[in-house]
Amino acid sequence: MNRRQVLRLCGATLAVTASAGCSATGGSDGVKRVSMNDDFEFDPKRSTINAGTTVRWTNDSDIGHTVTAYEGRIPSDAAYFASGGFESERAARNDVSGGLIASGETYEHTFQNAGTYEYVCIPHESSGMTGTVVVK
Ligand SMILES: [Cu+2]
Repeated sequence: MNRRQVLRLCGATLAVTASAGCSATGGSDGVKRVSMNDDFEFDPKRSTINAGTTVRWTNDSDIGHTVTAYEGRIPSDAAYFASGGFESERAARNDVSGGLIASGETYEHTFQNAGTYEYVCIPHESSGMTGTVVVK
């Protein structure tokens, strides 16, 4: 991890002391971390957060993954989200490679509306690579 990444992860107040106080599991900075791993899993598979929290998915595996919301399984008043910036599930499925998060890269989405959000990694959907975010 370079200095810039440390700054992004920990915030400016911790910049001088670099890793001091920077928890790998996080939470206190308003960011919920979810890992994508080599076992075709989102870890944790289910996350419960408060409205306004950002979820940051990190690809900790050697292969590409997507984070693609199931359009019919998010609150009706919520904004659609998908890695690659697609505005619909159909668009995301029509351009899978455009939504891939490469090894070591991240995708973030901030959840404003309460409810349950289900999402999938399109290339590994058949392996059961799905996740849920519950916003309180
Ligand atoms: Cu995947």
